[in-house]
Amino acid sequence: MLIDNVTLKVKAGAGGTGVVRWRREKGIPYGGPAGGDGGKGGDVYFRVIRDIQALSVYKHKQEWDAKEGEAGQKRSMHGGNAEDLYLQVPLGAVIYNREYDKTYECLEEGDFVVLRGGKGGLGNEQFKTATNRAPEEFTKGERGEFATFDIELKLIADVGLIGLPNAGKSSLLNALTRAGAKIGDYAFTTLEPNLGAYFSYVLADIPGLIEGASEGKGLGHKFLRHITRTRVLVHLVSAENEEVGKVYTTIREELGKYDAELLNREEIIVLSKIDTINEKEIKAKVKELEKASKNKNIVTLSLYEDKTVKEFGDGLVQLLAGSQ
Ligand SMILES: Nc1nc2c(ncn2[C@@H]2O[C@H](COP(=O)(O)OP(=O)(O)OP(=O)(O)O)[C@@H](O)[C@H]2O)c(=O)[nH]1
Ligand SMILES: [Mg+2]
Repeated sequence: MLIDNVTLKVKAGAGGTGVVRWRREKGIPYGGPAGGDGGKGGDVYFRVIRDIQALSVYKHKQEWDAKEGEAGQKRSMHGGNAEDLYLQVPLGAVIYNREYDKTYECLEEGDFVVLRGGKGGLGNEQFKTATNRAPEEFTKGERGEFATFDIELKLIADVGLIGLPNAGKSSLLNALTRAGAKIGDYAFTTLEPNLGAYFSYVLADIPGLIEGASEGKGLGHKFLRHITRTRVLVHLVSAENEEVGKVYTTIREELGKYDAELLNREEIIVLSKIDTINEKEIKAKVKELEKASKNKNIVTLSLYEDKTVKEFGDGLVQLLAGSQ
């Protein structure tokens, strides 16, 4: 199961406590204060990695604490600073810090700090004054910062494949890339997004959408957010549908209800599985799609006709290269 949504409660480390110690050396009967300061608590970083499964480590553990700094030591020695905590997140994650009402978009690999560990406390040596040569005072370490983070994955893909269940989305992804997505002659074969690389572009295949998807029907709505960042949408309509125009419009309506901006996204409309109908029917269905899409260009495709797959691929790359 792809984990694409988690809430974590996270604490940076507290500072180590300062201590009360006394100098004890041969020949010096009453040594002065020698309690060291505590070390700093661990900071918390997010580490952005290129792995869409990165959130799986949080499935069974949602509370994370960085370590405390070490307590101060005798002979005025400072306690050690604690190690920092690194929490991995996938490229494309959007992280919301509820405490600070702050959002981070993880658009490149690397680390960034989100919570600071507490400072170490002071040892009694720090309290020595001209009038108080034997201070018993010390301070505890500061608390580390803490926050609750809502983390959501939005895939960063160039192309999103959309359409009704069974339109042939995963099959097309497999024909173009080595994604090896599961294919089936039934609806909702795809249960979570598949990614594949086509030349230098990333294609995302999501579960099929149905009417009502934007309100939560079927599976697709949960994954609609993954296409919000794509540059191009490839909208597949299977030639097996009687009313292809209506199918096209239904999916467009769902997209619009989810996010109106998706309707302005660059789009390639594909009449898929054209091997299942004859030439005359193909022409009629292309016409119907042209009408429904207000005269957009319609690409026809069958996975059993290599030429059509190649033409589609070439057109896609051209569009992507041109829209950069
Ligand atoms: N005849 C024919 N069948 C195809 C073609 N492309 C895909 N199929 C078949 O259509 C069925 C559905 O294909 P999928 O790729 O799983 O469809 P999908 O759109 O990913 O479906 P969901 O994951 O359920 O949304 C499978 O049985 C495929 O073999 C095609 O060009 N021609
Ligand atoms: Mg599929």
